[in-house]
Amino acid sequence: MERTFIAIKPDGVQRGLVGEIIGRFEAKGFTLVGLKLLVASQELAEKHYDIHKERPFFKDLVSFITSGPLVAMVWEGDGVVASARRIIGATNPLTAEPGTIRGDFAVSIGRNIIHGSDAIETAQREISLWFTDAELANWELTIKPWLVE
Ligand code: DAT
Ligand code: MG
Repeated sequence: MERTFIAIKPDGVQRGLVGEIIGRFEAKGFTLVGLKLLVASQELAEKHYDIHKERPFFKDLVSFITSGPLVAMVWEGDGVVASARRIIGATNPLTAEPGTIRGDFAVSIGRNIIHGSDAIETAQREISLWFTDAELANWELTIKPWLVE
């Protein structure tokens, strides 16, 4: 079953948006299989954003993401990787569509509230970076027949 890694960044936690954001994925019909609040270490943050290490904003990005608690999650469902990216919206919140999380709650690219894996392979890498197997639950929503034909 397809899974994606989602993180509510320190700005989303500080702004009290944890419940709102989790609620959107729940209401959509995806399944929460991993959840924890933590302050990411420098090492974890650098690994997570490794692909951006040559970019001019890398240092600020790592320092921001390690600046306070974030909520790390794994969500499961058919097509969840691409769908979560659409729920999240464009990287720049000013161009993110209204109705998306970034479009509804943010104004600045450096404070865009939430991370979501950009592809299935990225999701696998990020999930294993942030979670152990024991921290992930294999379970099925009892209402699944009401969500999936
Ligand atoms: P996304 O988070 O939508 O996957 P990304 O992977 O291109 O976007 O970049 C990772 C994060 O880095 C992004 O959420 C915010 C920050 N970032 C990206 N481009 C930036 C820029 N031009 N200036 C400052 N921060 C930037
Ligand atoms: Mg990205």
